[in-house]
Amino acid sequence: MAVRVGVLGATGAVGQRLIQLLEPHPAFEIAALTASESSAGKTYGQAAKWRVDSPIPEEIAEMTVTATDPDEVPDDVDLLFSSLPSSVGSAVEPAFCEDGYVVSSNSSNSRMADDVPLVIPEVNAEHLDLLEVQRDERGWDGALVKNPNCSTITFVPTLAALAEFGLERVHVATLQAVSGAGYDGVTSMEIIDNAIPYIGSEEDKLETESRKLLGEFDGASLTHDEVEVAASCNRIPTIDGHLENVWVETEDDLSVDDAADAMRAYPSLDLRSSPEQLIHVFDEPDRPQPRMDRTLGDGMAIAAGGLRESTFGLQYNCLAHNTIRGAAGASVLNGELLLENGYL
Ligand code: 11C
Repeated sequence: MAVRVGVLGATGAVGQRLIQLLEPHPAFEIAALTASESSAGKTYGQAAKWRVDSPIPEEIAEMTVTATDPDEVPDDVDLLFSSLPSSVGSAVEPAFCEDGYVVSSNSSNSRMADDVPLVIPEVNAEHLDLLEVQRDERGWDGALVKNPNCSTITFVPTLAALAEFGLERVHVATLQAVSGAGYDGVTSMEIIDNAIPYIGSEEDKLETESRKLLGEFDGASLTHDEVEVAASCNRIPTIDGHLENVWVETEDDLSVDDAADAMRAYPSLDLRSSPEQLIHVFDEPDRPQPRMDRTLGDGMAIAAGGLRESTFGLQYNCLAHNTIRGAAGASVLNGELLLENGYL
């Protein structure tokens, strides 16, 4: 029988992607949709300006949206996917966990909390065991699991693939699509014929989340990896797909061929939303590109290319679909991991 799930923040850009990915899904069935007070009581079709690239599912359009409040969500819903704004999520997600719901969240609050697993299943699935610590400390029947920021998800799997060479220092510069800023970002005219060399708190997220993801969990506590990461983040006029330029310095010698082999061989999982090949490595110097490569593996794969040896170690570019692999798909994958590990 399918697990009954809800989407918190269902009318936003990531909420809509969540619905697109979950309708249909073999293991999950959407049974609750929440949004802000102004949408509560409306049908989803009335409340949401549907903008994703497939028609709104009819049965979803007819569902009634409720306020984002544990009392409004049916008790037989087991798993909640959260795409709430961070300020709302920080207050509301713990209330749902206290009420017994398992929350797989894309919201940026609490990602760095010591007892909150921040997970990319292919990179650090074992960090999910941190939930035992979380339950002991917080006394929750529910659980809170986070996926990282979309730019972090784009480059960390490539670092994980190179970890065997001893990661020492990483520089990353991002070229981020406007959909990362939600629908206001997509419609904003200030990005046309422009590039904006600032995305609020994004650089800090790449630098800190990456070290937590690559860290070691010993069964009681998590030690963050010591790799030094410096990030520079930029908004460019692309709709979907974050492209990143990465320089990696390693302890051991790392040739272009070794790096390409390690990335290609880095395993995917057999969760339902896992791509067959996690990291695609292009030999062409002008790939990956957002429009050409963001839908690899149904938007769940990562593309890399432009590998070369530079003064600052190995240099390459990587790319992922920011609202699928980097957000909604990441939360769904974590939901599938929770199911696989008996948390639902
Ligand atoms: C952007 N990466 O492109 C941001 C959006 O931490 O989940 C996602 C923010 C986050 O603007």
